Amino acid sequence: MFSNKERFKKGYLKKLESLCGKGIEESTIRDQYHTLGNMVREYISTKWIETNELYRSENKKQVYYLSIEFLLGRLLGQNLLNLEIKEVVEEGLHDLGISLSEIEECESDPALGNGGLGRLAACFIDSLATLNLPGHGYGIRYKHGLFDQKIVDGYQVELPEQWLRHGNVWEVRKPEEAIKVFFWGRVETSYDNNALSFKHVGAQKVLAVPYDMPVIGYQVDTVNTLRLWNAEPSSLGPNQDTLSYKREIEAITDYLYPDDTHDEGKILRLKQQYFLVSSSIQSIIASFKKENQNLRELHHSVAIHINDTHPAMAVPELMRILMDIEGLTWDEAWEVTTNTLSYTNHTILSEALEKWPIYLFQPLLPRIYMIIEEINERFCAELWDHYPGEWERIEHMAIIAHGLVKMAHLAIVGSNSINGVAKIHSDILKNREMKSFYDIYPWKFNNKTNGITHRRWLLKANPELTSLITEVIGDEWKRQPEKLLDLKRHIYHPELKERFAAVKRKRKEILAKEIADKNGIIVDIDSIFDVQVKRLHAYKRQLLNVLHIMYLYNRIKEDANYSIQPRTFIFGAKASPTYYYAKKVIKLIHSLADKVNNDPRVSQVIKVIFMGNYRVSLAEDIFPAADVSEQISTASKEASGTGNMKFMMNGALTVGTLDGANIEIMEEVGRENIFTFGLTAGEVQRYEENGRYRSMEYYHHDLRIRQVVDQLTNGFFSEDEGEFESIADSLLVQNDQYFLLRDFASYIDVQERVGNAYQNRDKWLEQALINISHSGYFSSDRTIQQYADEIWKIGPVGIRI
Ligand code: NBY
Repeated sequence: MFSNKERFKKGYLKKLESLCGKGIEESTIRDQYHTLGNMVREYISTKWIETNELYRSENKKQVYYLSIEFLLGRLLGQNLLNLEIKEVVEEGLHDLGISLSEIEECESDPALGNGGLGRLAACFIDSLATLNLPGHGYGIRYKHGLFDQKIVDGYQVELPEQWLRHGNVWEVRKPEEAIKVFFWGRVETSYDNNALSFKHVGAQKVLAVPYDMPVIGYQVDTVNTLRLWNAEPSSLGPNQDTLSYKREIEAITDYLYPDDTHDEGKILRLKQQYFLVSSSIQSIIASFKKENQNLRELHHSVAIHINDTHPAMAVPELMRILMDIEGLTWDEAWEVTTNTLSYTNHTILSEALEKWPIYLFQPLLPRIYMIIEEINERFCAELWDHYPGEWERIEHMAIIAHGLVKMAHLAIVGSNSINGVAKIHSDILKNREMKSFYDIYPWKFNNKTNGITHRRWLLKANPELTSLITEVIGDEWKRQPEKLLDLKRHIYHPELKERFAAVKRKRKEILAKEIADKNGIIVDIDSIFDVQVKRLHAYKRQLLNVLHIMYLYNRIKEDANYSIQPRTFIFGAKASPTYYYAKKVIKLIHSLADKVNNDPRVSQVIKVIFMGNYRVSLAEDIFPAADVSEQISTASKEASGTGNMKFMMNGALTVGTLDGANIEIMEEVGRENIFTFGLTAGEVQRYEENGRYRSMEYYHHDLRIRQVVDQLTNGFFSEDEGEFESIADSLLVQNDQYFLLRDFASYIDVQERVGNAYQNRDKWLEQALINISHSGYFSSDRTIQQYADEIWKIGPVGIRI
């Protein structure tokens, strides 16, 4: 079907006719998309079945990656690329008068995630399949993914996202594999045959129906599975209010991250987490039992990974199944559970570490809560042996304390591996945040520096750069991204530099057109494209970027002779709907943009652009066009970052703090090829411990700071002087928790160096190329190989390249 253009065209027309009942002339773009998607899915179905059969017959160890988020992005283009049929399809469609890129545009982004954690999960399943590793993703099929962001008068407004409105060609519903998940009710304990037995009675039973999506490896025959669970009513009792019951059940998979400020929302999130965990583990066990009898050996065949704490109930759920259903003793079940599970931590921000009130947890999940209590008691007894009499330490480490269940502690105690996502982050976990656990379980702790799939973030997003690299060093780097290093021998060739410059320029033109279309603003292609795109959060310090731009504005206004390299500052960010500060920063960026872009003189040299509704598909247009990558989190707060890697891979230079993976990027490219500034993690930690930081002193002593902070509240931006008062307060009244004013001077300096460096065009191009050459280390193929070797202990199955 895809072996040559003519066969493809014939097949396509036939499929269009049978699926949509239309000829090409009457077909809509959606019909055309639908037809192609179906053809691709059918094309891979044999490989998908064969992969599953191979896994069964070889009976090798498999990994299941449990994650509350999978931020996939559009699939059509990536699938065509991984299957190496993009050219045939593109040319065939072209003959039929259809543009492939237009078809791709009509696919909605499956936005089943909100940021780094969910995107990492998506990169990981791509790498697993490409490395022929038997590994699958398990998640939730949210009806509405992350909200669509609209900007109204500079304010973020959230609209429900509707990715399933026109169906999803990639999924296969498997009702015959549906599973029941139990909520509420109570546990009856009885004593039969000399053993306690537990029965969960009066439960509300929810049906978890799997929807499987193929995960297609690049240039290989492996097609793994992403299994997303949908909540449906199981059976309706005679007296139930059918409609409200149905709604209550379906609400479990309606939205990603329901608002959890109130108890009702907290219960819903707990339901989602247990729904994911219970259905996944039941289905994993069922599939294990098809080929194996002895559940005491589960961990020889199965590894289950807990992505952050959201699926941490995997610990008690696996215990429950092994004991209550499979009849293992506590000790046997504990041995299997801890040897099966591993856990990744993605943050040290204490407010992001999940803790659930017992009064919500226990009634919703009575048997699970019982098991957690028992795990906690045994763990505390173990601690007592280690630290006799040290009540305080034990209370601090307990899984249940002060009326709360601490999910991170549960995950640590119940897993054989705990990893951070960049060297510095893993060190902070060991030496500070989780030190007490590291002291008793040092062997569990390790680092796995994040990575990104270069197949999406370079091959798919930047075909122009991909072709250029391939022309220079051949195409082995596509399967072995570390070979990008071969590029380094060529970076002084003037021709390569010029051709890279041309690629960058072309990508800037494409983005500029998008900005003109969406924002109605014309930007200067010769200006530096300086980009900060990521979730909006105080620690990520979009506000520091804003304060710098305000400073530049003031300089330009005050000094007629002030000359700088023109810059276009580009932002993209969604704020959590209930995060007041973050939403204010979005408004501030818009107010600043109005001020800057409408000033006749200032707008000659700088512009400020906020690109609305930042998401994977938009990111694919932004990274290739960037000159400068803003990675300016307060040192120690960004666990790793992955955007930083996507920028360097596309030849942008980083302006960054010594935080997260920025440090490893610096180690790779050399200090001279990255712009670092600001406090180190150690310095931040010392301030946090000694409490000696006074933001007010910086406000009083640095006129530049005083001017910009005053402008937040003196009517400079807004008639309403109170509009940005809360932001000014965060800096002064609340003593600037994230050290923006402390790092301000250093940031201004480094930005000036960036501006000057850009003027040495030749050197800049060399530096950009050095960044690309060293980006191979940050491929998620490297990361996944490390997880496979060191944590999951799995190897490839049936390599048939
Ligand atoms: O995970 C991010 C980290 O901030 C980033 O540094 C890292 O590179 C990335 C991948 O390891 N964390 C992240 O995205 N976390 C969340 O999105 C998140 C979502 C929900 C909750 C907590 C964190 N929650 O508590 O509901």
